[in-house]
Amino acid sequence: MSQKSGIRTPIVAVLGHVDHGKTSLLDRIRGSSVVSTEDGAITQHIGATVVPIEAIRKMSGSMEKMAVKVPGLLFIDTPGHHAFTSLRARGGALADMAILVIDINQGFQPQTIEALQILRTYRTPFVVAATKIDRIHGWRPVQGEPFLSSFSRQNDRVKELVETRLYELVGKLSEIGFSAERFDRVSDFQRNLAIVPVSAHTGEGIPELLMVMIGLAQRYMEQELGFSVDRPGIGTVLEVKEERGLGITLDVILYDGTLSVGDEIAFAKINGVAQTKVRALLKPRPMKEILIEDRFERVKCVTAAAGIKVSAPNLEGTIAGSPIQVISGDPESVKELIRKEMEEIKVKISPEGLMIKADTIGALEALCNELEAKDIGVMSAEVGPVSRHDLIQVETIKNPCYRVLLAFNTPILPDAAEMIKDPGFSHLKVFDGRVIYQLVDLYIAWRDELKRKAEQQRFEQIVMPAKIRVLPHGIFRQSNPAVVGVRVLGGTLRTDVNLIQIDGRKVGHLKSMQLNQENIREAQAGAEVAISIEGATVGRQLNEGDNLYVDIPERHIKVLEQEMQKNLPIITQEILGEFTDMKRKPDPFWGK
Ligand SMILES: Nc1nc2c(ncn2[C@@H]2O[C@H](COP(=O)(O)OP(=O)(O)OP(=O)(O)O)[C@@H](O)[C@H]2O)c(=O)[nH]1
Ligand SMILES: [Mg+2]
Repeated sequence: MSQKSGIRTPIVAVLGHVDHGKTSLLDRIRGSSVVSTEDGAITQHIGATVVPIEAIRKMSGSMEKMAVKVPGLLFIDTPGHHAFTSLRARGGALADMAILVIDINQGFQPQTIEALQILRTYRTPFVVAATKIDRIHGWRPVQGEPFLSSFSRQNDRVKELVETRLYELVGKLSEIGFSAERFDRVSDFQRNLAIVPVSAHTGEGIPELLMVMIGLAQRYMEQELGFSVDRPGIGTVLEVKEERGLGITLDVILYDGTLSVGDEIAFAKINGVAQTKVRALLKPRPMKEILIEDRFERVKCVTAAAGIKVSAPNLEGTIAGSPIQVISGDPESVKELIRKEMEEIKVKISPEGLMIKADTIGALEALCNELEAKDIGVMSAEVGPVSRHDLIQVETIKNPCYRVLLAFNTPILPDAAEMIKDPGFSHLKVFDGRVIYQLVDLYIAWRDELKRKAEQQRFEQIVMPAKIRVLPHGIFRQSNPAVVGVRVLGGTLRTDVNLIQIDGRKVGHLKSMQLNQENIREAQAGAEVAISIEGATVGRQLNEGDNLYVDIPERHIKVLEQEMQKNLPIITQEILGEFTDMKRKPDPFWGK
């Protein structure tokens, strides 16, 4: 950290499904044990830890001779239930690299997939840590060993089990477009994703994991990781937290330049870009965790990359995921930059779409991307909880498919929750969830069902083709109305339709229909029913033995021919054909 410029500490995000062992893995790496101090072993906050290169060298054994330019690794732990979408920086990912933790015994889980999607979007290089290998049945642990040497000592059955599990992971990864291999079989790290089997409990595989990480950092990042201490600090707000004695503080990852006490900083709040003066900088000591509050070390300044807690007045309402930047020179130009950055997300806003709310800008962005990929419009995107005001806005959306609010990882305020329960607002839909793609899938399933129902309703109103024959000896009444017995030759006969002859002459209006003295509204092919026809007189408009057709309005023909035809029974299609042939004799474009 003493150098003026050069390669800065790479930022490594540790991602993965809930309980797959992210915190344990980090603990193992840093040699402390935060897991045991956490409530229910669930990480409550995003923490950051710098592991100096000397420590990594020691742990990775064989690497001791390797020339390593990076000063160390800065790890960001993200709780599995938390979207790591606040891990964004100007123009892309905040993390330079990532470790995707997958419990080898459980395999892929929802957040595993979400993490992969985000890593792909940001093109972040990463390594898969297949954790908890010590839980594989029959595994005999050798504390702290490299995976390969420990693996070679396992019996054949265990080896096979490990290989099978790894093979399954490789398969899953390939399904979503990643070509992966066990790390020692990877020949081209640029093309193939390395999987390192590890155990946080026994330390097996950790040396190799660190080696692969350092390798990645060295190989691909030398240019990107260049930095200068003279530049004003730039970072990302990971979390906005209230701390006893300090009030609202910001957990910041500084990824470029220097940040000092007394600096004026600019950052985004819900109601616009704000400015304040840094009162204190609280730094986690190397090998310590940012979330252990009473171990904060007050420092005068920090240099990228670093996880730092910023204490300053006027921080309430800061948006997690917001850029944070030291103002040097004209404050307006810095603020304008942040304003632009915040507006960038809104660029994708379409004139027609649904509303989304999320806890961080990164999450909004990720959700927007996912929706965009599925051709779903977004009309409004905001960070913050769901309020009554939001719902009132959603209500005004005309298209029922878009009269929807998607709430990602953000609370629904009580008055909004009440409004959702109110049956008066049932035509408005709110979905909330913690996994982006699941939230989107939930919406799509609902929307498709809505469309299907709407379509069904529309089809039900369409006058269906039908052909009937007036039965011999089937005249019950001559006129006012005429009542005759008919057989449905094909199609679907419904009441309230007009009947015509095959030459186009009008017969009358089919008012009602009876089967065994009971009124019915619909009869299918083969049925024999009595119908009453208004405006018809037997002997004039119709006779015994006549074939009659249901007269289909011209605009219904379009729907029938273009949307419904292929789903109609063959005989109904034929009747439709006979009917349109008759109509199109005088006018070839009828119903087209
Ligand atoms: N046997 C074994 N258990 C492990 C290993 N790693 C983690 N565990 C256990 O798995 C559980 C979850 O581990 P954590 O490290 O808290 O998992 P996490 O991914 O940080 O979980 P969240 O932060 O809640 O998402 C704990 O009970 C750990 O002791 C491992 O390598 N071997
Ligand atoms: Mg954790």
